[in-house]
Amino acid sequence: MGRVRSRRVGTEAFARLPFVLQDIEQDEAQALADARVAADAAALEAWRIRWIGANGRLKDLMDGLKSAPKDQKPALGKRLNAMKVALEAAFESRKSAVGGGAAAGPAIDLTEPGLPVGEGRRHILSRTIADIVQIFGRMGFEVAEGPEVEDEWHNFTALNIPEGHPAREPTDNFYMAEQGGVRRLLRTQTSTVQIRAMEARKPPLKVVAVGRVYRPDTHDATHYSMFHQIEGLYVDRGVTMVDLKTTLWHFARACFGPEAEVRMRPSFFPFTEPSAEVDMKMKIKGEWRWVELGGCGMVDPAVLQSVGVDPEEFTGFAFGLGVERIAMRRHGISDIRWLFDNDVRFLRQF
Ligand code: FA5
Repeated sequence: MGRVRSRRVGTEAFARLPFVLQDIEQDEAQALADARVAADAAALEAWRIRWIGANGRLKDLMDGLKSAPKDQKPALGKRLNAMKVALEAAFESRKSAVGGGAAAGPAIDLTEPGLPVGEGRRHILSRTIADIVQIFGRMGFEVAEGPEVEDEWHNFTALNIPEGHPAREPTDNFYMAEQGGVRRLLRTQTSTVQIRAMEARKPPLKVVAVGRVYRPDTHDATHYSMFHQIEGLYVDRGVTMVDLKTTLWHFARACFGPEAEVRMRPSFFPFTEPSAEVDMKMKIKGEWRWVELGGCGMVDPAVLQSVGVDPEEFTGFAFGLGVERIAMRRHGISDIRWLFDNDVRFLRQF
């Protein structure tokens, strides 16, 4: 809408003061009426330009004031100021009615294509971890934490892995330089958090710990030197292997679907007795398959004793599953290395 040219109010007009005041009254009434019917932001913007813009009607009237007879200036000035206040107030109130700030800027072209927004998302591993923690949370497990740089007590000794055990070999661990007689290493398993949780609190104890672990394994489709584990620990009076299997069964169903199954195969871990490998049966590319996901067992009495828990009174189960393996099976990812290459073409598929 073009600007309506205003009549210039000059010396001549001010010579007839009553008429000039009348003009102001009329203009103001007109402006307020127009503002009330401005239907949208564009109409209101046209109104603003016409009445209170830099070259609008109000400006014309103000300019005319300069050449008004001296004795009439105060009355005219006062009236024009009142008009300015009224028009600006009308503009502000109409602006909120027609939908805000856009009216103050140029009119919006609703047909213009939008700017593409680069959409980010959480890494598939982070989302898998959040899902896992939520599933165990529903079964009453609290989240426990431990450091990635560990001492030998938590990574080995308290877990019933004595000095000289092959699992302590430098070729199987990332040891740090010795400091003050203490040798630390990057933890090789989240079982360290079992010990920390039991040191911090007496049973009953029902916790899960998720985090990074490190092993000098050669990278291939299913192995990486840094990966994640989810550890579970439940210690109380009368905890049995049945509780362990039921817990893993519920997890399998929640994670892999209502037909998933759990199987345990006898195995050995120094910190559990008896020990088992955990397999879960899931549908992969239309075919049911057993997939090994981790280890589990009943907490060895020697481990309970190492943290001052009486094995005559309490029993417990523990399990440790590979998080990458879970994510890969859930999403049909055939190579673990994809998870760490950070290629957005891969990551944005999930
Ligand atoms: C353990 O680490 C035991 N701490 C598990 C455990 C916990 C047993 C509590 C008993 C009680 P294992 O070394 O098998 O177990 O590792 C567990 C899982 O971690 C494996 O089944 C696999 O899913 C995953 N994993 C092991 N090594 C790698 C690797 N290099 N890259 C990716 N995932 C791995």
